[in-house]
Amino acid sequence: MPEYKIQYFNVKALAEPLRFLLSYKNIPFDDVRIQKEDWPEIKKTMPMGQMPIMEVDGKRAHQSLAMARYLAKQVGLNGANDWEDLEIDMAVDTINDFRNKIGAVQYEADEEVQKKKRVTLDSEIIPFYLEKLEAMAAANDGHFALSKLTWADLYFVGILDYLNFMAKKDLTENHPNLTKVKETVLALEGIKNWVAKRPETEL
Ligand SMILES: N[C@@H](CCC(=O)N[C@@H](CS)C(=O)NCC(=O)O)C(=O)O
Repeated sequence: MPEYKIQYFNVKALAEPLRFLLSYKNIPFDDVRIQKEDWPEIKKTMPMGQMPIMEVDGKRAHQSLAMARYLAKQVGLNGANDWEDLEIDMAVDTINDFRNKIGAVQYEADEEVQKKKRVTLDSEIIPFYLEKLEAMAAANDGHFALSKLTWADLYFVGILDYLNFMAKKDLTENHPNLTKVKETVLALEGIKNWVAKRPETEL
């Protein structure tokens, strides 16, 4: 089995789907967490000056979605053909669009502007995405694609705490099919083990 290393800050956020995918098959990995004060020096050594970074037998990769897609293939949570992969990717990209829209508000530096943007986020953007995502999960029997467990489900649940933190609310509340996705993923043996032993972090 290859040796895996995941390098990120001491948060779940963009690295957690990668940690979930490896944990799903109980694949051991070196879980490296960079302290904020060490980051400026380490940043200079990163391919794009950012994390997460994954190493597979010493080979370095970056870009969280590309890495998650790779790991999905290693653990059998990808599609059986190109069309199935497309369906999974559509769900993942939609979840990622949602993340970017929430992030654009959370990381708005001007407090007054952030307040205004948050009103639109709460009244329009979040309801729009939650309705669409809930409908997708309803149409796929509590999954995001193919009516079965795929890496789209692990991706969503992996970044959910981060989304909730940025949105300042529990996004799955009152959304029974999104709740089902969450419960299904968190009930997987490998994920349960990982969640029980991972460092406690807010996001
Ligand atoms: N598209 C990249 C984005 C990575 C990214 O935004 N990383 C942030 C943390 S979430 C980062 O490294 N920030 C520190 C910096 O830019 O100095 C991915 O998905 O991996």
